[in-house]
Amino acid sequence: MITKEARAYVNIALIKYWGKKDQYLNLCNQASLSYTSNKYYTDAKVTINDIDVLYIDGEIANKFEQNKIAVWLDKVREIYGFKDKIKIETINNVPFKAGLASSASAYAAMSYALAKLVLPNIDKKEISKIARLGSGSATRSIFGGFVVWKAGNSHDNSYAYQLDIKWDEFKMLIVKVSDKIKTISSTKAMNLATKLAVYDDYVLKSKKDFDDILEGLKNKDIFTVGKIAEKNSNMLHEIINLSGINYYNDDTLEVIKKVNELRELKKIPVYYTIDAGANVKLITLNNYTDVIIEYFKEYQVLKTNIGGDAYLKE
Ligand code: 2P0
Repeated sequence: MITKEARAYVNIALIKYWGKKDQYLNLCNQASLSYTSNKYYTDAKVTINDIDVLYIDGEIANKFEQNKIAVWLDKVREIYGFKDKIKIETINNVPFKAGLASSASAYAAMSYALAKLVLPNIDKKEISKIARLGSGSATRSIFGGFVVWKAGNSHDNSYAYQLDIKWDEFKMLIVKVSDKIKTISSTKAMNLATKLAVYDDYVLKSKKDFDDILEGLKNKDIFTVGKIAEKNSNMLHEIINLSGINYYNDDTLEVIKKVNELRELKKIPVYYTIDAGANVKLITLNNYTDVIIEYFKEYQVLKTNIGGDAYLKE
């Protein structure tokens, strides 16, 4: 039996991806930038099989998930020219689903294992494109550290790469406020946002945020990186709200309030970023994590470290 197994970590966007200019290829409208977190990952085992089939955490996946995988595999077969049907078994080490990017680690791990199985000569850049065909945010999970997903305008030139930035003091904490699965999918929410009159302006501002945060990262400047990430997240949720959707709950708002208190009253450099779910990710420096965790003691707070590239499990 020919099998390959790979692991990929989740990533959290500091500059968010929101909106597709091509649904089939999952091409985005603006570059996004993320931090790969080592704590949560997906292991994916792929095997050549007589039919396409998906198992998630030991159980056969539901029709919706099976269909998504079949569509993705068809795209990869069409673009890369192989014929095999594939059995995929994923195990997710992602503690809660609401906005924790489990589809990112899942499609990245599946893509990595699949590439090693049927397209052994392609590099990580090419694998990030295969991941993109499955889920936009997965493009970035092929790489560790700080990662850019370059927008591009075709399958050839929309891919991820790792930034040459080593910043050990940078830390991300995750404040758990919900483990509910998001009620409306990111894909659906994005498609509503792109129809809004303000969307083009959102994209322009996001591009500016991208340039500004890159400068902050190069200078290892937590004030700039935190401020821009928080602003970009707020901008994302404004446009989501304008689309008639809200991913926050009361605890999300309470956590935001406490972040502002920590920053303004206690002069702690801590900033928040929020994805398509109620949970809140905090950005800070290593020296401040203990005092922040203490301030949020009524919440479950997970401290994460930087994650590496996707890799083959031998
Ligand atoms: C991101 N998110 O950049 C943004 C920020 C959530 C908020 O990408 O339709 O699962 O599969 O490409 O990648 C979540 O959406 O969407 C996401 P699809 P995906 O991380």
